[in-house]
Amino acid sequence: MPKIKKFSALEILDSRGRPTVKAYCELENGISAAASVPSGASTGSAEAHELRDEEERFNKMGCQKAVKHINQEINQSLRGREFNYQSDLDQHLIQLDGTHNKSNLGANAVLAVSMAFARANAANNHQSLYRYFAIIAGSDLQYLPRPTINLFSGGKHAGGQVQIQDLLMVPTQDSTMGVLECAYSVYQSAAKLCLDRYGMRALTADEGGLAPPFNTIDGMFENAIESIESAGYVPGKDVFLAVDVASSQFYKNGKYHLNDQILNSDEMISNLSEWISKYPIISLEDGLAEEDWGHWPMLKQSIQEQCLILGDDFLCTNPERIKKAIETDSANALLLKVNQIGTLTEALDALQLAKNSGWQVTISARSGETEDHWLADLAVGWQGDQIKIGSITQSERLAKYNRLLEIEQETGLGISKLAIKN
Ligand code: 2PG
Ligand code: MG
Repeated sequence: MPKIKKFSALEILDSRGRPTVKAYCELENGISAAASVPSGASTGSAEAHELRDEEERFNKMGCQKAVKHINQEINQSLRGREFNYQSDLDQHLIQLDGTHNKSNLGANAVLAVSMAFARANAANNHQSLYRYFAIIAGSDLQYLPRPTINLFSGGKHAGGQVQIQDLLMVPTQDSTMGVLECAYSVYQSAAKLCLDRYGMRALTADEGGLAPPFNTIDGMFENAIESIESAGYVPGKDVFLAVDVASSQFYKNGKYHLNDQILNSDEMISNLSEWISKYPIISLEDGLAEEDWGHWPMLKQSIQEQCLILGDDFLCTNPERIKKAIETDSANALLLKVNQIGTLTEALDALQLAKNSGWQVTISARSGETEDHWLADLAVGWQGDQIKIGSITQSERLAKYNRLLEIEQETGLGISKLAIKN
């Protein structure tokens, strides 16, 4: 691997119009590459620290400090050095930052550099990015991840009309284009249904999901089922559902404030089990709150035969939290978001812990995204079982779906088998 010539950065805007970081990596042999990083809205409290400027511009969301850290400290420390392995570069960044959560340099600065280096390294080896990711993970490319696609949104990604954050469709077709064609039809019939039923063009949320003012959570599920049927598909056969409850966002003083109900953890678990028996749900994300550790094993016991118990805010792509969840038998699937931990190497530790325990992995975008599409390469290279990108209506999401289509054509691979539903 040639020496690093320079790292630099630029403040750009994400899909919410907020600043984020794009990093550039130049090698001494003239190869250069860039990568930009996403940002969450419903964040877990154990996530690595995203550095924001805390100044008036952009509502205190500016990223000029993170950009400066790349242009100055990171560049000074890395230029002229040679890193043969991704893990060497990432370890160097972790040490340079020196905190447990990247609060010094900012996880947004650190991840942008980690990812730009990955691209430069892949280019230097004349490799596709997904092959580079497969090599660092030691994975065989056997399948493409199955897309889980936002249909309806609520919670922090919409106006909070319903507390449930994401209701996603999981089409069962075995090609990416087949899945997208199905998702398009269901989305169109849902949009029409929302127009007829709510007398308005339904509002869309951060990830492009439809967000009409459903009266109840069951109403949200029933509208999804109707939309699938009116698009000519059979729910529970052609299309399943996945749900991100994002319940940490409405957990206060040990209780779940779920729309007009206030539930304790046992009641919340009964509610979740009821949805799973009534609707064709194959993946349940953050059904309980991130600090409700005592009840996650009970949730798993009650629904694991039918559905994935997926931890997002609960696990924060954090190897320590994943280890604890494995020991306490609290989940069977990991939602992996690289920016929750800040480097590719640490995210890879999280992936391998989960996979070695027989868990499934969903590789996920954030609600604030850029048009960069490394997520698609990552989900293929790391052999994610599912990929969660958002809806099929916004270009920051389409960039990733379209990249999956390119990879599909290049590799000729089919999509992973569907997760469980007995
Ligand atoms: C999630 C993600 C994506 P955010 O909770 O799974 O839907 O949202 O990026 O806001 O954390
Ligand atoms: Mg989530």
